[in-house]
Amino acid sequence: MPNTDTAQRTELARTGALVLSAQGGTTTVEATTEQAERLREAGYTLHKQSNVRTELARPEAEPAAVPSFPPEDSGYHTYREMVSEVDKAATDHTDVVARSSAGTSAEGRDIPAVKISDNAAKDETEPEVLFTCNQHAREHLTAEMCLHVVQRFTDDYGSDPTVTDMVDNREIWVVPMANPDGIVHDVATGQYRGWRRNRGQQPTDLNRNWGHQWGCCDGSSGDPTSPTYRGSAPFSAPETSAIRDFTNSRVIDGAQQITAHIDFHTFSELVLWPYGYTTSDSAPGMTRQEYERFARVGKEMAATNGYTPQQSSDLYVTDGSVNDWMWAEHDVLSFTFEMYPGSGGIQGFYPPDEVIERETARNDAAVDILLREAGA
Ligand code: 0X9
Ligand code: CA
Ligand code: CA
Ligand code: CA
Ligand code: ZN
Repeated sequence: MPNTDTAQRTELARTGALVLSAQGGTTTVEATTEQAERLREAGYTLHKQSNVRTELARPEAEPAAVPSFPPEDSGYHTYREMVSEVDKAATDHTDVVARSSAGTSAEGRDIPAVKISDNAAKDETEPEVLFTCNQHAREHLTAEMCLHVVQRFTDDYGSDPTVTDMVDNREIWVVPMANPDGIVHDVATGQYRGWRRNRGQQPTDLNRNWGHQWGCCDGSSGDPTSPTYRGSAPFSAPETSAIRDFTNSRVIDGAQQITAHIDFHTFSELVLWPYGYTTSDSAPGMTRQEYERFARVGKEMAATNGYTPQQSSDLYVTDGSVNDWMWAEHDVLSFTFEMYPGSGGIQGFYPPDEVIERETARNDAAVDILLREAGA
């Protein structure tokens, strides 16, 4: 459909449809036949671009015995490969890596967490920074982003001065796959499913399930079949409650140790800051001055990777997102990055593995800015 403004995209989202991209005079939405009908009734001009299943079909695909990416995308890590990678980082770098867990998914999978710092096994009084990835199952490039952070701050420790400084003076937490079950499900048949939510009894959009202003503002769906279903209650999903509990556990002597956070998503090449539930800049818990800081740091990071910086509700209103909770509950300077590509339809979630190195390294300077700002 033709280009849209914030209010229109929020209206689109209210039907339970999902805005995939809004760029270059075109807005791409993911909608069921019913949602598409409602959008037409509301006066939108829709051009059917593709059917998700046909678009992602690989007739030659053979169901794999173990969930894995198609052979041509084998550069992406499966859940098991991510676990091995994290374990290997811990055994190869015992001095600066401590391997732990953020909790357990609906289907009982571990949600690994990695801490990188000098004297990693000890809790020191250094600013703590959190990177989370892959809340949305099909956004596989984001797990690669988190693994790239792990690799960079371990392999380059002692040789790269910025990396060494950050590892010595920060405590860096990385959760590469916040939604293990959804990720396994998306690649389980040898053919991508375009799956977004978690799994279990009531598949839920994890990034609508966080507890600040949950379900307040038509920025999520109450329909259990919608890709943006918010769940039956705040933190009803084990994955969001696990990362909430992990974050709460970083409150020591009444002070939250984590001061900055990026939650990586794909796609659209954006740097987004809270609040998502309102289009107002300042709101309860967000002063004008605090908003200005988000905007300043967001713009500074975006200048390094070429992404577009904006308040997240400029894209469309979302309630129950991780950034709103992190800021409102813990004063964490919390951003969403929407990675490569800049625009597209459902295929935008599945860039070839050849882009992994370029598109993860693209965020190195932005990550360094966030780490710096964590100490400000
Ligand atoms: O809708 C989302 O959850 C994110 N976009 S995605 O295409 N990856 O699903 C955007 C979330 C941004 N909103 C806030 N940070 N509040
Ligand atoms: Ca390839
Ligand atoms: Ca340390
Ligand atoms: Ca600490
Ligand atoms: Zn996402």
